[in-house]
Amino acid sequence: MLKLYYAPGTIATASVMCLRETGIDHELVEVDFTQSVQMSPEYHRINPKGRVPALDLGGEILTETGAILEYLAELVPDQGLVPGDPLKAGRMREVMFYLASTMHVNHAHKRRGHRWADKEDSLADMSAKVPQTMTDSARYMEENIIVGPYLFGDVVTVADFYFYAICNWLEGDRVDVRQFPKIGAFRQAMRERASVAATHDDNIL
Ligand SMILES: N[C@@H](CCC(=O)N[C@@H](CS)C(=O)NCC(=O)O)C(=O)O
Repeated sequence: MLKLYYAPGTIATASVMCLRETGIDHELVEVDFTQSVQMSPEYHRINPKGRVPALDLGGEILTETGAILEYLAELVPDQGLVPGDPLKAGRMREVMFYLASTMHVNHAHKRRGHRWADKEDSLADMSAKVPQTMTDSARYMEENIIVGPYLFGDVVTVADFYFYAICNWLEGDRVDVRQFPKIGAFRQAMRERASVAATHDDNIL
């Protein structure tokens, strides 16, 4: 059975929602960040990067949200969670790479600044910049990407779960979400999906 290592509120929630969307039998294993379990030697044997998500395929471990989401989509090809058209699939991956390399990294500057700097002033400066960089990223998504109700129109793709997980951080990152009506409608549409609603109900999101 697939086993997903996750922590609530993190980017691993994208994989939780997507797993539920697929209907594939799986087990969720919480990695307790309050006890820094992600930094333990035991967890490093699962994911040497010390991060979540990590998906145990029954021996093989897969990491990185984009890779996990695409793997899950491949297991249920009839659900069309990755578009069949090569350009549409490319557009979806374009967004996923943006989320991984830019928007998630913007967010990480709030509490994980020690990855990049040591001085208290530098950490405070990085953290203070987060509302602006996250607002810039949200505006990019609002003005250039979201078709509505989902990212690419009426059909949900794995990128929707990725973006939804990141949207869950916006208020905490002090983004004024009222200026982004398309993001608001997107979040509402996603919340109505059983996979997303159940993840909220379980306090994983
Ligand atoms: N590129 C990775 C990033 C994973 C990542 O940074 N996860 C964070 C949670 S959002 C984490 O595990 N942080 C633990 C730590 O920094 O100690 C992915 O998208 O899967």
